Amino acid sequence: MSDTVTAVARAMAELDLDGLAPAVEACLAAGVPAWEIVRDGLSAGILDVGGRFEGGEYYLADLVLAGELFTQGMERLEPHLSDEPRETRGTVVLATVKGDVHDIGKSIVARMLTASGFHVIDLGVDVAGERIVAAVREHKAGAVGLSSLLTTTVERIRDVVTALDRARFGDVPVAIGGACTSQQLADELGADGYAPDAASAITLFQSLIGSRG
Ligand code: B1M
Repeated sequence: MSDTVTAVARAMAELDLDGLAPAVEACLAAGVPAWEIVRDGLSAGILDVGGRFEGGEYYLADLVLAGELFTQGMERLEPHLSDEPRETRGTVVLATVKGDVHDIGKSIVARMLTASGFHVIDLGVDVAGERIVAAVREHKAGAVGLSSLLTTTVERIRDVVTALDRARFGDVPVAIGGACTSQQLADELGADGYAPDAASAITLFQSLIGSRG
């Protein structure tokens, strides 16, 4: 990883309000691809913030600030992320589960899926199963993606799977991702797949939607 990207990760991790924007600019000036800055800079740094929160070094206000800094960084990088492709690979309804307001990872997944040719209906955060069912019906979605970062709300994934089944959308595959999820959890909760990051989410949705014909 280049020093310029490491500087972004460090500024993010240290919540350096004055240092983050110049570090991002330095990467762009050095020709570092925008997705590399997102993945190895902003995302790596915010994961460090989580570790510091867990270790008692940072408080909740610091997590809030981290979220704002991340968003600012993304806004600067947005124009440099790849253009929308013309063909569509199917529609994905994406949401963070009920009770969970973390939206950074989900928004990255949404952006990358869109850039890869999927039509994404992003329902936002704290979304109940009924809204997801309604969106699947309205947009004739080929798959559902759920983001979940809190162990306390992970059971809401099962609620969505059940709500889809009850509404006779049981054949619409559900994929999950987010810090507290895993393939094992996907199996336990009745989901059809797990993606550890945005890049693997693309491959997963390709295979889930592709296999439905
Ligand atoms: Co909170 N938070 N947070 N937080 N937060 C975590 C998740 C935590 C791990 C921190 C910690 O203790 N180390 C911890 C959860 C512990 C647990 O349950 N196991 C935690 C906690 C406890 C809380 C609160 C309860 C704190 C409190 O109030 N006492 C509270 C809960 C609020 C709620 O949701 N009801 C809370 C609040 C917040 C903020 C609002 C302040 C803020 C979020 C701001 C925002 O999203 N706009 C926040 C933040 C910033 C974090 C950390 C530091 C960073 C999360 C993040 O954005 N990561 C986080 C620490 C951590 O995750 N280790 C933490 C970067 C992002 C790029 O990664 O989201 O994992 P991620 O997404 C990745 C992949 O996971 C994957 O692709 C993404 C890109 O590669 N992916 C998917 C994600 N979703 C996917 C969906 C898919 C596929 C892939 O669909 C198929």
